[in-house]
Amino acid sequence: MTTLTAKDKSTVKAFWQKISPNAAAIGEDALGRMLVGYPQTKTYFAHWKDLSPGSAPVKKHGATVMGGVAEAVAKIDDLTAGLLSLSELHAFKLRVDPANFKILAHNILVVLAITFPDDFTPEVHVAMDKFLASLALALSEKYR
Ligand code: HNI
Repeated sequence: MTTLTAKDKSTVKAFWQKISPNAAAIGEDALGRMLVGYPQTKTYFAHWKDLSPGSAPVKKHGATVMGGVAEAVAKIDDLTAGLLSLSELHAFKLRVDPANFKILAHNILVVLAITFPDDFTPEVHVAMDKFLASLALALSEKYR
């Protein structure tokens, strides 16, 4: 299991501070990439008119998802409790297969790397990878 160290947490918070003004654009890009690169994820969004990158619903939901990530940064000391209601929503109402959380986390990481090449140091890379893995795990909490 991934454990975030105090250093990881401060690295995540500092990096988030830097990138959060761009959160909506990051979410849009990551979500668009997930839907193209992992087309099995499209089933959950079949009610949208247009699932292509840059479409209105992808843009809107990209921002929504990053709102969840912002909440996770704020609750980084106890992600399981902090994301409980979001986990319940995805498990019981949306019925999202938790394997997909890892896929979206991967796409967010890719977008962070290409959007902030100078800030995405190896140290930031590992801290953000661990954070997103912990977030995915916390979202999966209500499935078991
Ligand atoms: Ni997710 C709705 C956050 C991963 C499918 N999702 C939300 C909402 C937030 C959110 C916030 C809005 C909640 C509300 O209305 O109260 N989702 C997150 C976060 C992650 C994530 C932080 C992981 C980083 N969601 C995923 C994944 C899928 C997914 C991987 C499916 C592949 N989410 C959904 C769907 C909705 C949703 C579907 C409802 C959207 C809609 O428009 O109906």
